[in-house]
Amino acid sequence: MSSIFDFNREIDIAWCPGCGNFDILKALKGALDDLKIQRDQLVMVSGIGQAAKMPQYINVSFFNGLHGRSLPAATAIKATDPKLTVIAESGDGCTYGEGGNHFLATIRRNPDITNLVHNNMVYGLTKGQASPTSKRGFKTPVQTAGVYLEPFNPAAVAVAMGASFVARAFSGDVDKTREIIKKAIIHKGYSLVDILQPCVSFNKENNFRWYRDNTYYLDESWDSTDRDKAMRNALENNKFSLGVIYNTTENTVFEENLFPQRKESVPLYKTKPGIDKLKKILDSKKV
Ligand SMILES: Cc1ncc(C[n+]2csc(CCOP(=O)(O)OP(=O)(O)O)c2C)c(N)n1
Ligand code: SF4
Repeated sequence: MSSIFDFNREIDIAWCPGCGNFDILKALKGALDDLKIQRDQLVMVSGIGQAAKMPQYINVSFFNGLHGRSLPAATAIKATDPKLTVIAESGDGCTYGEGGNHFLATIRRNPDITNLVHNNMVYGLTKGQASPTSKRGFKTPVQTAGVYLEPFNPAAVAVAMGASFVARAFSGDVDKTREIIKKAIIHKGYSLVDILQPCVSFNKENNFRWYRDNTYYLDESWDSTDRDKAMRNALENNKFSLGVIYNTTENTVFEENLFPQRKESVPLYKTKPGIDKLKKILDSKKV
C-alpha cells in the first residue's frame, strides 16, 4: 500500500535483504498513515547505526544526530514546537549504550516524544560487536569467549525510572507492531517501544525463529496501569512479553512545564523576545 511518506522516486536502501528493519519501516509508515499524520507535522530524529538510517527512508523532515544523541535533540525539537509529532529512532547500542544517560534523563523529563528502539541485540553497522542487550554467552569477533555480562533490560529500567509508556514489539509481526507504535504516538509523554529485530547478517543466534520461540503477547486482560505488575513482567527472564507493558498519564509533560509554553503555548521561535522587559531587568542591575 502506498503512503504519503513514500518517496516519489527510487531510493537506495542500504539494509541487507531480509533485515528486520524493513518490517519496522513498514509498520511505522502504516501507523503514521492510520493516524493521518501529515508530513509537515512530523519530525524524526536518529543517532548512528543501521536503525538510525530509518528517517532517511521516510519522506519527512529529520535530524540525524551524533551516536546516542537523538533523545536530547528530539526533546528540544518538541519543546520548540509542541504541536509537532516527534519520533526518535535508533538501535539498542545507540540508545542504551552510547546514549544511555540520555535515555535515563529523557525518561525523567517525560517529553511527549516517541522513542522506537530497534533492538537486534548486536551492533549491526559496525559488523557484529556485542551491544548492551546482547545475551550472555553471545560470541562475537571481539567477545570471542562470549559476553559474560547480564544484558541490559530496557523495559525494566524504563518502568523503574517512571517512564510514562513502556512497550515491546517484534518486527516480524508488522500489523501488531504498527498497532503498538500507534498507541505510543498517541500517548502523551515519553513512549518507549523496544522493537525486537533480527539482524540476519551479524546475529545468527537471535533470528526470526528465536524471537518467535522466546516471546509471547500480553493478553487483553493485561492491566497496563499497574506499575508493580509491569515491573515484575519486565523482569521476567524466561520469555519477552510483547505489547504495552506499562502506561500512565499522571507524569508532568516536559514541554508543557516550560515557562514560555505555559504562558503563551506558541513555538519558542515565534515568541516575542520582550526587549522592554529585558531592558528593565538589565537597568535594575545597574550600579
Ligand atoms: C561515540 C561513538 N562511538 C562509537 C561509534 C561507532 N559506531 C557506529 S554505529 C555503532 C553501533 C550501532 O549499533 P546499534 O545502535 O545497536 O544499531 P544497529 O547498527 O545495530 O542498528 C557504533 C559502535 C560512533 N560512531 N560514535
Ligand atoms: S547488518 Fe544487520 S541490522 Fe544491518 S542491515 Fe544487515 S541485517 Fe540489518
